[in-house]
Amino acid sequence: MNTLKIAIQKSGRLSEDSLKLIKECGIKFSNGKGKLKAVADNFPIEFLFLRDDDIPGYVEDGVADLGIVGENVLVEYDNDVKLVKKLGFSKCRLSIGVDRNWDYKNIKDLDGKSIATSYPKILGNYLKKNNINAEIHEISGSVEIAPSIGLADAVCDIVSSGSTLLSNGLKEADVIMRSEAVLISGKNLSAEQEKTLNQLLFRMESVQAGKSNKYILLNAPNDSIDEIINLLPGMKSPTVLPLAMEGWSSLHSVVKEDEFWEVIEKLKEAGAQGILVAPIEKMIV
Ligand code: PRT
Ligand code: ZN
Repeated sequence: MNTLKIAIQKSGRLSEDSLKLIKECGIKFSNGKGKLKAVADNFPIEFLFLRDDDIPGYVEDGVADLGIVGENVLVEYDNDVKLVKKLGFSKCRLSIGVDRNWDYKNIKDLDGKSIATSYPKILGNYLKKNNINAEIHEISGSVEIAPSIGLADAVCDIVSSGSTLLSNGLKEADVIMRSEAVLISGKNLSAEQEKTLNQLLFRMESVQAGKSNKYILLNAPNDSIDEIINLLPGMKSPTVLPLAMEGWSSLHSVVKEDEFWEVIEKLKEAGAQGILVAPIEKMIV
């Protein structure tokens, strides 16, 4: 059997982007609302829709072969699974939050204090590593209200924009870990399942490469072409086509999203004109 079962969060912050990634990989399935399972029409994969906290355990037990979870959940539950790939979405931090008037200097300030969290393991390890003796209050939700109701001196919670801390009179004082969605797998996939996984990874990598690059077209006088080729090495080398106007060419290449603005400046200085930039849907590297 080459079919893989992948566990995806049923509803929550990971769900939408996980399904978007699957769709961008060209995998089609009908996801009826409230369904717990679905089967893809055009790829050997089945979906299980679960709570995120249960996903690493199900993958370890082999109920699912793959899963998409936040790295924070993966590290906290510490199941015997493999981290296959970081997926680049649902980025957040697990941070210490304290009263905004607290003149907090560093983690040593937490010695002898109490901290409310849903991540007792990650926090415990962090405190131990820093030789801090603090009391951990494990609570499962609404961690951020703990200081104001006198339950704890500080919190250790997931932070994204920081507005939840802010609206509870807290500030982000220390970052304990950075997290993003990750693809995990069990350790006992069959050779055929490994093959399916590699096909899936190939597709995910093509989608990610497409997102981190842009397609660029420009016109340039022929005597600038060498300089422009140095700025835009492309996947192998740029395409250069003659324009109808004598002495000019059109150049097509790709540019990395995060180098984009810097490169554009240099291209203009080198004499490029009529620069067009377009998104890339998939890029096979
Ligand atoms: O029901 P289920 O158990 O499946 O879901 P859940 O409620 O446990 O998880 P969910 O959907 O809230 O989050 C799933 C994953 O998304 C987390 O494990 C993180 O990896 C990731 N993620 C990214 C976040 C956030 N951003 C986030 N902002 N998880 C939670 N938050 C919460 C945080 O707990 C706090 O209450 O949002 C608040 C802080 O956000 P800001 O923007 O105000 O700082
Ligand atoms: Zn959860």
